[in-house]
Amino acid sequence: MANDGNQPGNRPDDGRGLAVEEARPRLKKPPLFRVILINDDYTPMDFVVDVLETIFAMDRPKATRVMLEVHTRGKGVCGVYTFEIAETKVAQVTSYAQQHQHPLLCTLEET
Ligand code: TYC
Repeated sequence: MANDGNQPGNRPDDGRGLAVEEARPRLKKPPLFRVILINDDYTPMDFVVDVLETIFAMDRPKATRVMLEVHTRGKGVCGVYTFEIAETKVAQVTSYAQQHQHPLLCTLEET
């Protein structure tokens, strides 16, 4: 009777007389990072909506809502990702904004 946990002492047994313990789960959830867009006075609203649609796969109404939230509150969340994906999104926004000569800023924040 292997591993039924019913041997004397209630310790699991592998059937060969070896005491075995069930392994504890070893997977930890990865840390998550918010990608944050920062408001400025110069980047056109249409460009920010385009960024949110293109890089963050938002539909037009959602992209417009997020852009307006950033515009009115100073910053806003574009999405939450594991580190490498979040870092890549920031790099894509920064590079796209620079190509179009807009000062749009995007950063990471650990959740
Ligand atoms: N404040 C900008 C304007 O009035 C629009 C804007 C929104 C800029 C969000 C940056 O992250 C931003 N044109």
